[in-house]
Amino acid sequence: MKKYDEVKKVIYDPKSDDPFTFSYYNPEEVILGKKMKDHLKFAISYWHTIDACGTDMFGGDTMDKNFGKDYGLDRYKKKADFAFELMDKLQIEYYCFHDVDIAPVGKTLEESMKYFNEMVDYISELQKKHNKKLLWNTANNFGDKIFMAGAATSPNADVFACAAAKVKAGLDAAKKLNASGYVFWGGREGYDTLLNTDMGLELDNLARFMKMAVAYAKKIGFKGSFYIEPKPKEPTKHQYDFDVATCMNFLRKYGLEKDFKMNIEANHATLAGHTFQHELYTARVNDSFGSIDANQGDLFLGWDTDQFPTNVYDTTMCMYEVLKAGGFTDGGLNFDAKTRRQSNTFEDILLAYIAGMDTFALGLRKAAELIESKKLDSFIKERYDSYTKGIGKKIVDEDTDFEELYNYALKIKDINVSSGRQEYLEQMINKVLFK
Ligand code: XUL
Ligand code: CO
Repeated sequence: MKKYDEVKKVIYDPKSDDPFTFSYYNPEEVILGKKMKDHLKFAISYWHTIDACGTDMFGGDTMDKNFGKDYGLDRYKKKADFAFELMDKLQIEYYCFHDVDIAPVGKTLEESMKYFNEMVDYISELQKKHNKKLLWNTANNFGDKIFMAGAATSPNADVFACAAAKVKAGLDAAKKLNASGYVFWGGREGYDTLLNTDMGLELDNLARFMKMAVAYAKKIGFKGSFYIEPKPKEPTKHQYDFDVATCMNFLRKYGLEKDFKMNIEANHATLAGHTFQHELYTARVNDSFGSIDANQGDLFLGWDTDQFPTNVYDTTMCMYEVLKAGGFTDGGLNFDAKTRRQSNTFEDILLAYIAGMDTFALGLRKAAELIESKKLDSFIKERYDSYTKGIGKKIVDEDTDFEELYNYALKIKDINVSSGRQEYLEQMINKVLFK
């Protein structure tokens, strides 16, 4: 097998046996009127790819990502150089980061800000040189011990202020780097026990925090989308952004539903007891589909394992939803995924991205087939046909009431609810996937 440095650029070559080629991802190929690269808008996650070294609850690093530099800005500059070269190799146009991913943490918040701003300038140059774009950035407002009880939902107002300072700096960076989005993932915005929690105040404060972020973005002219990334649990027992439906309820309560869309992560959906498709579909019908954190979990482990997606069934149904939602605008597919602890070489990073990108490319191809065949659409259309005429049409048009329905119902002679044909539909999908 080739060494990392020997792989200059991963290209589409479906007949090749070389594992460092794409078998399904052909960036310039047009599918349903759009290039594959514009349908998929792949991004690398800085935290997993450039920083994480394999540490878990039971053991330390299995990889070295210090690039020969012991500490400080030099190390982070080397990391950034590596990030942009990796994107070139993989033909990935976008990247995502938390503030602490790109710069060292200082002894004080002021010092951290200084490092952060210096690295934003450095990355801004790399972005131009390599012709890359920032899909979104965010703040890590959960790692430091001051955030142990949350950030915007901390019982301590000084912590709220520090979190706000970090998001302000993040929005300034987003503006400077021309990011197409800014993400709020809950971090520790939730609770471990209700015995010590004022839930009402915490939720009100979270909304206050978000309103201030929206106002500041407007003030500085940041035009990107704001996203909430739902997750039900981990690190806290209950995260306030449990799932798409819970987030929509929160946004509507505080009048923020026009300002935020959803960044939906596959592994977070399954932790909430939903399929990935369920979360995407819920966002679509609530006009809040925005972006995706692509990964997959392991249902037997039951925590946020952030594995690279290799399940074609899931990526097909995901891309089906993305196409149905009209495709990405500001959003894209960020691989919030890390190589397994034992996959600890730089070759593994390339192979993992190739697997993830190809799995989504194949999913896109299969989803396009499903849409073009219209088989699901026409089945569903027929299933709900009773709402296109007679009393059904009156219900949809909101042109009836309980009294009319009462009189109508008493006169019905025969009711024949048609078969849901689940097995037929599952077989139909199998035929699209495996024929
Ligand atoms: C945590 C998670 C985060 C967000 C960004 O589960 O998914 O990495 O994507 O903070
Ligand atoms: Co995520």
